[in-house]
Amino acid sequence: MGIEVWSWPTPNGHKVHIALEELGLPYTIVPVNIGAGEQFRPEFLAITPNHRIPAIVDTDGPGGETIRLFESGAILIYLAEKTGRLIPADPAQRYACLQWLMFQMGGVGPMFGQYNHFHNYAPEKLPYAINRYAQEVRRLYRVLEKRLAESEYLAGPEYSIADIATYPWTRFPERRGVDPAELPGVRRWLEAVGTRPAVQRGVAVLAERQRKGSITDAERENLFGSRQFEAR
Ligand SMILES: N[C@@H](CCC(=O)N[C@@H](CS)C(=O)NCC(=O)O)C(=O)O
Repeated sequence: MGIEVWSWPTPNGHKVHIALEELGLPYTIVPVNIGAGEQFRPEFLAITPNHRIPAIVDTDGPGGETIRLFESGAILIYLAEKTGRLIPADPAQRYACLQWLMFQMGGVGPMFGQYNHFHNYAPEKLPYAINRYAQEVRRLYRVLEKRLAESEYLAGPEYSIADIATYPWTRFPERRGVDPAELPGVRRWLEAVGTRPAVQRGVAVLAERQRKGSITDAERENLFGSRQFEAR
């Protein structure tokens, strides 16, 4: 059966699909349609109290026991340590890898996500919020540019889970109001990562389920409305 991946075709889901494709580990996808409110189903809450994708169940976890994990960064570290791949063995590069993974998890993901929310979904156009997150997005791209102007990959010379975590969030700068011409190092890296066959397979997982067109009232309620904030 392999690893069960409870997921949906969003940047945080893509990370896990890409890592599994890179590692060639068998996995099955359990789609969690977050627009339809499937993240609140009891079976999913039993794996993650945070009701966010992705989450995994591996019946061959540490000591041969079943492990359940949520938070994409933790899942990437788990998969890398399980296989001894996609995380550098050299200690300094390993910490660099974890550093850039944390930068993605604590910076890029949340800030880019808030930009999306206020720019694309908030019912009111709030200039302060839109400008704040637009500026954060541009600042974070510049930090990545500085690194990628001097380093082949985020952790150093080796492709790693830090790249896998960051790629799905950063692959379309223009969609977040950032001119790719300002980012030659990021563009070089996006091309190198984006042409990897495993990355292309990873971002294609569940692609047919991706939402097309504008958000419906039901999706808005599930993602941003009172259902999100019920005590569970
Ligand atoms: N820090 C979490 C964030 C996960 C997350 O925000 N997932 C989104 C999709 S990208 C989600 O499940 N949203 C559903 C919801 O907000 O109810 C991670 O990296 O795993």
